[in-house]
Amino acid sequence: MGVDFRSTERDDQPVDGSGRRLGIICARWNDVITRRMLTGVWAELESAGVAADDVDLVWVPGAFEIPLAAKAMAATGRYDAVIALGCVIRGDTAHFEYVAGPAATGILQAQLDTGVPIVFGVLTVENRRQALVRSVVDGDVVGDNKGAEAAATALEMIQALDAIRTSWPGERGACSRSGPAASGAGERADDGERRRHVERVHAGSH
Ligand code: INI
Repeated sequence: MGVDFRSTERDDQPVDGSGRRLGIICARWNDVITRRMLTGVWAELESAGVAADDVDLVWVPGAFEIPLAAKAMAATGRYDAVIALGCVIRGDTAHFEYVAGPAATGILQAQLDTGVPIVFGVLTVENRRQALVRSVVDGDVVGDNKGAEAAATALEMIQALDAIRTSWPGERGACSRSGPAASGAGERADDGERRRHVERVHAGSH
């Protein structure tokens, strides 16, 4: 077996976010909900040790506008990850399909294009009640806060990508299938040391 990047024993341990820079895109549409998700993001980032000065926030009109803004933010090279927050409520209009799908596809495309994790923190729900129970603040309703979850996902992705990229520097962005993994070059002599290094990075101690 090659390197085991994922260690289930460490799933409960918080990721150290100190020194990390994050961008947030937040949609104003349904901002009663997106502001609640934003509260969850700040709480999660703060508890992970991310400095407030290392987080920038950009507002956009609606979820449809998120992918372009997220891509622009990611492309600056300033951020370790970008968190996209929005709330699309189905309501009575077919607009839902035209907004929710493209927002998801666009965010996916933006992160693949830039190589920067962009977390899909966009609620796609049937009604306002569902949105409320997914954006809990101070336990005001029973549920959870998908903004906080998005922030945790961003920090985990930063750490996972660090582990991959510091283990195989020089193979960054190599999708040409010409690298050792593609050519079947097999185990290398330094695999043991590489595995230990990956585990240190994954544990948050660089
Ligand atoms: N934008 C949202 O973020 N949520 C919605 O529920 C929504 N609905 O239902 O229409 C919505 N529409 C606006 C859209 O995101 C764009 O801002 C608009 O179409 C202009 O491009």
